[in-house]
Amino acid sequence: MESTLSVEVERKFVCDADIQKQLEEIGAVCIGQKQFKDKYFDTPDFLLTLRDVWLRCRQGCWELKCTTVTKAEDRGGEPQKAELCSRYQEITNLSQIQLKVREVMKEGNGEQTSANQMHPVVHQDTPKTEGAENCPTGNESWLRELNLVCFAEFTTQRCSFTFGGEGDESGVRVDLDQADFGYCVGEIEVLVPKGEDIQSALRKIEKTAQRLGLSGDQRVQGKMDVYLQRYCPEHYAKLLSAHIL
Ligand code: V4E
Repeated sequence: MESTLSVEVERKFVCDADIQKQLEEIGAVCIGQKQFKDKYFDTPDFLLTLRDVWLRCRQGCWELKCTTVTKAEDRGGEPQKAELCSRYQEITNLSQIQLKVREVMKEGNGEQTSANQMHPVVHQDTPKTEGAENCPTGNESWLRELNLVCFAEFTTQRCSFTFGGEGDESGVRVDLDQADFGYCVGEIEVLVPKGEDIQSALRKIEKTAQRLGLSGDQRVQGKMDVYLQRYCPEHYAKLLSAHIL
């Protein structure tokens, strides 16, 4: 994450056993491996995530991902393929994050009805993660003030690849992620400074996907989809009903 305001355009894919070899064959270079722990926060009635707003602390750094313009606006000429890609604005400055969270909550509280008020959060046997102890415990004052609690916590081992030169894949990054609850997923992503051209990012992602022989047109589940499905089924069901996941 390089700037406080940028749009991350990405396509997830299912990794098969020889993905690393395939990446090397198309000129990708491994730029390193790392491990990080994510803690995601929301109100007990899911005010943020039901608006597709994702607040997390990764290794002690706060990040907020939220939807950008409607997908139709930046879809370009290839509607079906572009739908495989998601785009989220990323905010990494804590004051901007707090401002945005308050804004979303204000809108959400205006809409709230008795039907979606305060349900106990049921977590089913969530996995234990090791290390990364610099993540917050959830009792920071702004979290308490906004009634934000941790709803998901997991550790990822990530291997990242980029492409050298000025070719079709410049600026494209491929991450291979393995979450500690036993789920692996790949992501082809381009970070676009806010206001710049999303379509070029979509084309680059499509080109990389083609070169990797990714033919499927099904949406691939992210780590969060699988985590919530397994450990927080009530939250998962609400996000599915709201067409967020
Ligand atoms: C936006 C979002 C979530 C936040 C985490 O997003 P994701 O990119 O899956 O995680 P990760 O660890 O790869 O983050 P990175 O290191 O790339 O910043 S959790 C759920 N969503 C919503 C969502 C969606 N609706 N559709 C898709 C394809 N992905 C995520």
